[in-house]
Amino acid sequence: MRLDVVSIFPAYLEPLRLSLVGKGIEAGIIELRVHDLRDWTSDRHRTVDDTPYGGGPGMVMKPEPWGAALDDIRSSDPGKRPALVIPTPSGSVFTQRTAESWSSDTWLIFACGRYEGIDARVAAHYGERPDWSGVREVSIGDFVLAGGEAAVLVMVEALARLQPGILGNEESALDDSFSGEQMGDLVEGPVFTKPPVWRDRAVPEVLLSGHHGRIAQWRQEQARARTAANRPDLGEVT
Ligand code: 6GU
Repeated sequence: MRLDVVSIFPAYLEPLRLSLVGKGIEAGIIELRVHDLRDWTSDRHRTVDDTPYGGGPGMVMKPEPWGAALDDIRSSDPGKRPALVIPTPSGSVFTQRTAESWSSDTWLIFACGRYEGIDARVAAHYGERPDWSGVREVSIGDFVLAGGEAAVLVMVEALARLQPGILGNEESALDDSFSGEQMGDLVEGPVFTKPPVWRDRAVPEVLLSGHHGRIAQWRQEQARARTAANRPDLGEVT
């Protein structure tokens, strides 16, 4: 899977070289390219923003640097059609379902906006380009960030751990919160490891019992209880 990220703060994406995503890059499962949008400006001040038409607060990212950057990056592989991902609090919500559906895409290009966002003609243009495979405007939740970079860190990590060969234990992704399949729309219950007693707190006895059926049932109950307490919005709480 090839991932390109365009940002005016390319250093913000450096953490992707660490940990699980970093391992995926080293293993050749993920190809990550980070670009500085200002490399596609042509004025002395490397300007990427301007005042909004119609007035109002803040600044809007100019379309020309984005068009130049995206065309250039796209031309590096004429054989594949990339999708353009635009992180924005106005987008549809990125969920585990979204991560699953994108995980088999071969090429995603993330356009990180700052300020009040990117001139809307950029999304409109790439949405109509036959050599691109669409534009996806996505939010990572109901709060406002200063730019798309932190959202890209989140989305790339969620995608990376779904790539075959990255997690190591292929099963551990299956029983995660929200992973569907075994748990349904439930968050995960509590987990325990050694020692069996810590500061007078014992590990629940059922987990030491060796009864796989009883353990599975107990975990299901714990997941339901936690979902009801912490995520009443998830429903399926019976
Ligand atoms: Cl994707 N971008 C920004 N700037 N703010 C957000 C977001 C994205 N998702 C939630 N808040």
